Amino acid sequence: MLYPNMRELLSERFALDDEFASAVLGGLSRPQKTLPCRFFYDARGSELFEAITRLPEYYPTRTETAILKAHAAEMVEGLPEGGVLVEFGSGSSRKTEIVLRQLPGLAAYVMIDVSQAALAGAKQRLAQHFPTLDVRAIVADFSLPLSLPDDLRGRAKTGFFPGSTIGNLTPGEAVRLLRVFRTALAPQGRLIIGADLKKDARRLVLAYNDGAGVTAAFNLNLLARINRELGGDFDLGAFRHEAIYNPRHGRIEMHLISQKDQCVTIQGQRFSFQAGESIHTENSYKYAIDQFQDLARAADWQPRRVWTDADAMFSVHELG
Ligand code: AVJ
Repeated sequence: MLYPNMRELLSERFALDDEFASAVLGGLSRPQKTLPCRFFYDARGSELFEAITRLPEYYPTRTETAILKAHAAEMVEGLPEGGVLVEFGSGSSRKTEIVLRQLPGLAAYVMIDVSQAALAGAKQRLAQHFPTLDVRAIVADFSLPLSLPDDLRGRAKTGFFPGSTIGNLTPGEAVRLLRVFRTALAPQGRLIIGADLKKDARRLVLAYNDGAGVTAAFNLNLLARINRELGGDFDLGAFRHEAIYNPRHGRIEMHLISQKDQCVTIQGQRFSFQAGESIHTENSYKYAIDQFQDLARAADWQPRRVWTDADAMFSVHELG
């Protein structure tokens, strides 16, 4: 007999596999082939992303961390005693610790992530660093409407969404997500959200095309994952990583470029690639401060304060 939580784990796994398979087969069937960037983050991909955050060219993580360290006390001003901090896609919760240090009176920290393993790891570390903090872990896709634990219902809520993850969405999708957050944090919720700023295109492209080739490995790992989990036969040596800045859309695009005419088979389905043809694997939108504030207004948020670094590389917004 299966333990109830084991059955849950298994069905979660199959559901995810299924979703992965249909997204891959669907994405590769379109005229402009695409693969959704949320599938980058298997165990290997998460490891590679951690390595990206430490690259000299990849400024967002260290810049946002510095902004949080410099201004965390101001950022949490106005969050009443007994409030709740809710993080969407919490991952390792490492940046959250900077904010938590300023919140001794917090009633609970609610972390939401699709990865049970990431939540368990974060929970363990937080128990050591904040022994009296009430930490609630919710395994969920934060982009779907969710309800917070019943016993926290009457409490003031502050959302936390760092990392410029919002940049992976198109502006239309971003507005929809901000509305989901608005509802989850209502009434009178606030949101602290990180957004990468528009800047010199060369600087941007370098951040996604590092000299050590870590971002290339991160991008190509998607094909390795398809081979591993869906029985695909991608030849990883026959695709190359590309990162370009698309000024019309104000976004970095990552692609995998086929180096020759070739066919790939995945779960019995054949996909042909011409030499030079791309698979579009990620968008990372960059927002000027006023652009991001317009986006927030479109989702019924009021922009409040905003913090940046001295070189205007990254922004952290308070919405209320
Ligand atoms: C995690 C979405 C913020 O877009 O900068 C890093 C992901 N992709 N290098 C970003 C990423 C390639 C990252 N985000």
